[in-house]
Amino acid sequence: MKRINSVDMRKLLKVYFIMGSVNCRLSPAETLSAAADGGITLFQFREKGPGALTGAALLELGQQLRAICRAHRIPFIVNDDLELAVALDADGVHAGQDDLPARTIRQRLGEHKIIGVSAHNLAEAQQAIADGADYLGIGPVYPTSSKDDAEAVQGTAVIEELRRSGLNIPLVGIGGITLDNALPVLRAGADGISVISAIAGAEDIRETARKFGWIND
Ligand code: TZP
Ligand code: MG
Repeated sequence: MKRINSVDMRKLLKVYFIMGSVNCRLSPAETLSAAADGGITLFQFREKGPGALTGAALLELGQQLRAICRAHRIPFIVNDDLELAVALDADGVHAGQDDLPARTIRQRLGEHKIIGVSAHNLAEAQQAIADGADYLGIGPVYPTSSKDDAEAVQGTAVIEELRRSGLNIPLVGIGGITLDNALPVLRAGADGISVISAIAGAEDIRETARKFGWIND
């Protein structure tokens, strides 16, 4: 099978929901099901932070969330953990700067899987593209309380810089994005937005996911 093309990738990035059990107010399965009903376009399983599951419980939750994504035809991406991604037959992996390079992940997973990389500046973005990333995550755009070791808040400056430099790789903004501040991220040149708390912590998860879709239609 072939590598995903950038037109399809951009569509998947429109409403990219990320979460793990520690981010959820309801159960992870209820949270993801509601978000899927609301029309999220891509999901990343990111089981991180204090109280994160490990071992058999991690695998079990991954299998449960993977099944929900399959039922809704939403691609299922695993954060960082290449072997977990293989065990779950995930559709792809998202790697940070401290994780394996995209090239190594590609060698293990094959051409047809989606590989995303977090980048914080032009040099990291160029390297990720050279390594064969399918998309980039750029942030934190706004202050976030969902990532303890987040880099400095950058606003939309890095997204604008990457686009000004002529990079046309599919990319999402991440970090503190809500329904009220998503539009500048898209206007800066992002193809979509990725969020944890704005959806996982929403009063009405389905409606909130749906509204993110409207913003990016
Ligand atoms: N990477 C940069 S910011 C962030 C990650 C994983 C957390 C985003 O979470 P939230 O709740 O949408 O700010
Ligand atoms: Mg990482």
